[in-house]
Amino acid sequence: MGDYFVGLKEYFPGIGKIRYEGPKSDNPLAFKFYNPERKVGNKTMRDHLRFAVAYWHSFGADGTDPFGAATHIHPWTTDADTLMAAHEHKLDAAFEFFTKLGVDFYCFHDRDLAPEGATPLESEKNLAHMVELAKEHQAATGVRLLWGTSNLFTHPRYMNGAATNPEFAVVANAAAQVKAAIDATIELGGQGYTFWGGREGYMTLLNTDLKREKDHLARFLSMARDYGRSHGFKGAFYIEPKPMEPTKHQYDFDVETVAGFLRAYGLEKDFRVNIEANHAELAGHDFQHELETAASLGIFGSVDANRGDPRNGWDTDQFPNNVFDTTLAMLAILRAGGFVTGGLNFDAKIRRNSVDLADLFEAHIGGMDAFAAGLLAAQHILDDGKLDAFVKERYSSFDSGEGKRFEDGKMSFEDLARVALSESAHEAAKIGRTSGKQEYLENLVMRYVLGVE
Ligand code: XLS
Ligand code: CA
Ligand code: CA
Repeated sequence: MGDYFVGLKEYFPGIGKIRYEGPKSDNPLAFKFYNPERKVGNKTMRDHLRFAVAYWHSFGADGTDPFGAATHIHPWTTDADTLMAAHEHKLDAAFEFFTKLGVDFYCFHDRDLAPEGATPLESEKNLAHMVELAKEHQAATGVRLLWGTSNLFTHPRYMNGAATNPEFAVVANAAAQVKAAIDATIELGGQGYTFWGGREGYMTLLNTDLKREKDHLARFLSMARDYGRSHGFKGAFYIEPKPMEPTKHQYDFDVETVAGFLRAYGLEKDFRVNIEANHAELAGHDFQHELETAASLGIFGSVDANRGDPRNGWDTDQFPNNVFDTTLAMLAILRAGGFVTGGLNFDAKIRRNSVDLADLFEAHIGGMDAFAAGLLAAQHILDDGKLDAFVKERYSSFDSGEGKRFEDGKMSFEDLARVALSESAHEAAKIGRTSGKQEYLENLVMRYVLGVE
C-alpha cells in the first residue's frame, strides 16, 4: 500500500488495492466497469466521475436505527483510549480505505472529522488538530477534499434550526461552527463547501415566522459567503436541496425552490446545488429532473450519489445500482459540461446487517461500476446522436420563419395569434398531432444501456 502506511495499523486486512478486471470477472472485490484510466469522450473515467467517499456514513455511522443498537463495531473506535484518539484512528482507517478503493476525493462534516468540545472554542481546537493530520494524510496519498460542510443538526441546540433558529444565540453558535468549517475547508484545499439545511425548516407553521426565518437564512449565507471569499476560498458554495426529514418542511425543498430563493436574495452568483438522488425522490422528482433543472438554471454543481427506496418515504441512502438512472444522470451531467468543482459523492450507507469488512468495499465498488456503466452508455448516446437529433427535430419549427421570430422576441402577441388565424381548415386539423415517440426513445436508451461493455 505504499510507504506511507508502513507502521500504521491496517484496518482492512486481507483487502488490497481494488483493480479493474472487466465485466467477466467474478471477483467481488474488483471493478467490472470502472477502469480509471479508460478514455471516454475527451476525458478519463476518473476525471469524468470524480468519486468521493462520504466520511460520515462510511466511518462514523454504526448501524444504529430507531429499533436497535449499533451493529457496526469499528476497530478505529474500540482500539482508542480517548475520543480524540478514536478520531485520529478513524482518519487512518479512512485514508487506508480511500487508497485501497482508489477514489480521488472525500467529503466530511466538521463533526465527523473532530469531536464537539465543551465550548465552541474547544470544538475549534479539536477541528484544527484533526485538520493538521488530514492535511498530512492528503499530502501523502494524493486524496483530495471534494467539499467540507458543517453539522448543524445533531446537537440539541439545533433542534429548532441553526441559521433559521428563533433564538439569536443559536444563530451565533452556528456561525462560529460554519466559520471554523470554512477555515478547515480552505486549509485542506476543498473544492467546494456545502450547506445542507439540516433543520432549516419548520415542524409547524403555528410557531414559525416563515418570512423572518428565510431572511435570516439568506443573511447567514451571504455573510458566510463573504467570509469565505475574503479568506481565499475560490471553490463553489453548494446548497443541497431536500424537501423534508428531519423537519416537516425544509426551505431548500428542491432545485427549483433553491433557485428561486437564491435569486430572491441575490445569491445566485456564488451558490450552486449539490443534488442528491434520494432527496430528489423525496421531493417527488426523478434524479434526472433535478439535474436537468439545475443545468437549465445554470446552477448545477455536484452530486450526492445514492438511491432511495421508491416504496417508502424516507432517506434510505442506499448505494446506487440502477444503470438506467445512472445513465440518465450521466447524460444530464455530460450535457451540462461535466463536473468542474463537483463530483460524485457516495452519500450512502451499508445496511445495518452488513457487518463484514468487505461490505463497505463491495458497496462502493457497485456504486462506482453503476456510474461507470452509466457514463459509457451516456457517452454512447451522445456519440450516436439519435436522441439529440430527435429532440432537435421536435423543436425545429422554432429554428426558422415565424417560430424563430417568436423565440427571438420579435413578435407581438397579436402577430403570434395571427399565425393561427391564417391557417386553412386542412392545416388546422393536422396541427399538434405529432407523436412524442416515448416508447421508441425508451427502447433506444435500453439498447445503449444493455450494450455497455
Ligand atoms: C442528509 C444529507 C447530508 C448532507 C451533508 O440527508 O444528505 O448528509 O449531504 O450534510
Ligand atoms: Ca447528501
Ligand atoms: Ca440523504
